[in-house]
Amino acid sequence: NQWGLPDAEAEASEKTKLQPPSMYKVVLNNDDYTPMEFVIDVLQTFFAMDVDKATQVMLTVHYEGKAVCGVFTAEVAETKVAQVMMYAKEHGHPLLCTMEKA
Ligand code: NFA
Repeated sequence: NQWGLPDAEAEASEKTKLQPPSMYKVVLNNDDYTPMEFVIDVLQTFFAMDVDKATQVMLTVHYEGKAVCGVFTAEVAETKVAQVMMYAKEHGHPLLCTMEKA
């Protein structure tokens, strides 16, 4: 083979090829109490959106029930969810942030 390896070893290398990481959607969920301005603040602070994009995504959550804020590797997605949930709790809002496999 092209590596000059015994066939058995080449076979093993096929099975151990690096796989791309699984990706996860981070989702904001609607509720009746969290102020719209706070959701816009969250989207700007944790998802690097400008105010126009943050407003669009907030309104999608408000009218459709949820929206994707971004797609990240597992560790980054978990961190975003934890940071948003802590920030909402600190400010006394019930905003729910979740993740799902992309
Ligand atoms: N539905 C909330 C309200 O009317 C606004 C909101 C938007 C909450 C997006 C959570 C997520 N104040």
